[in-house]
Amino acid sequence: MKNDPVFDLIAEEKVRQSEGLELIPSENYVSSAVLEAMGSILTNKYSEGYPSFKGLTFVDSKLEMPEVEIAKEILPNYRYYGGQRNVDRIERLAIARAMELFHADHANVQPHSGANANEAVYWAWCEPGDKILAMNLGHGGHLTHGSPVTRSANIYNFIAYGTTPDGDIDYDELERLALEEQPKIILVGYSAFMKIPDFDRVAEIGKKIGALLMADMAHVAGLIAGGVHPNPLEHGFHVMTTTTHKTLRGPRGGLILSMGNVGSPLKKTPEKKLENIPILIDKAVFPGTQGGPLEHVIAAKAVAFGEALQPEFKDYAAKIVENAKALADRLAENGFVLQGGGTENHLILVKCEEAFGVDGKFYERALDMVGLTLNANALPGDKGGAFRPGGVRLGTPAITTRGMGVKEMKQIADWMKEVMDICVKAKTEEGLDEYKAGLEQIRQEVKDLALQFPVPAIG
Ligand code: DSN
Repeated sequence: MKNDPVFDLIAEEKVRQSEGLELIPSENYVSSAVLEAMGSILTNKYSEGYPSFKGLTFVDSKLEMPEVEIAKEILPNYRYYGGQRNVDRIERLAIARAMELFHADHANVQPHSGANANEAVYWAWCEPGDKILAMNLGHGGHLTHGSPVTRSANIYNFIAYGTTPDGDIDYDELERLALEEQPKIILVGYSAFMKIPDFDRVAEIGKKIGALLMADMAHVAGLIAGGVHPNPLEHGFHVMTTTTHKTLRGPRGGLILSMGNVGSPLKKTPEKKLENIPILIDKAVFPGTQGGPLEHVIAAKAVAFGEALQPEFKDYAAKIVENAKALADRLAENGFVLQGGGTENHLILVKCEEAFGVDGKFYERALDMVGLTLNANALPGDKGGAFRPGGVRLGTPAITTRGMGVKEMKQIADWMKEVMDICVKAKTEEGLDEYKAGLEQIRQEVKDLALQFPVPAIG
């Protein structure tokens, strides 16, 4: 059905992605290899259950079974369908590479998304009504960390800690709440947070109460893989969840890494002890919260993990952070006020209402008109709610993938100031009509720069 309009719309989206600059900190561009695996005939296959975990352990920091063996050897599995010999080996490669990247005892590569990954961990460890201590959404937490509109929040009892006025985790509040409330899980990991968490400090607090220490590293997983951000699993954490499509630059999907014993999924569910967490998680993903895995996506995850294991990925991760700092510095020079005063990772939160009296949604829409894509974002204590928040959130993973550097970051910050000046004069979104020519001029400049840095897999 080549005349299906869906393909015309995909073609239009390719143009949008090529001609604009993607500043949403949770987006990225995949390689042709990742795209090819994701678009493969593996989508035809059912494979509920798991491949064998035999040989997927580390001995003296080396995988017990080399990749060539994993790709070759067909082992008994724990699947509910026949015809598994290829998907088994692909899924085993994905698991082995994820374990190697994050120095984990086990990896479950089946979660369809980060939300599913988080929900599976809660289901693995908690009983309905149990307490989970996580960051307040309004302070940079995530919807799946206890927002009342989610299913998890209706099953478990979430308690929220927040940030300090300088944008760091309020560790004193976290400790006080942990000791008072005795949560089953302490959760670290955020969607709008620019500092590096002190994992050791949180691990100390968790040990005092025997809580499961869980890190949702969706935003910074690529920085961890690239060695420019600490790995919570090396600082006493038991579980790390992540998406695979942000800084990690893989297909859209989820992943759970854990520390502890790995066992046969055919045996009955073991006791809820910390050392059994990998087995409890496997059971909680399937059959606990998901059905058939998406083997085409798992293949694409395997390819992306393989790319992240290459030495070039370390340079990429370092460049993301260097670019974010350069962008933040120039924005500050241009009069923008930044939450936390800047950034230590890939992400910047701009308080546009505070400095310019322009709300985040208005500014987001004006930037969209010139081909700069980011998202409006609430700030701690924001009165504007989700639809008229006082800030915008942006980051550098995608533009760094295109090969941009410090020079381009300065240019982007300067365009952002020009658009802000127009917003200030226009006062309202309708008022932007009067400044169409100025916006069109910036859009053309953005496009000219963007086309000098082709998008992988689009060109
Ligand atoms: N909503 C994603 C983000 O942009 O941070 C996380 O789910």
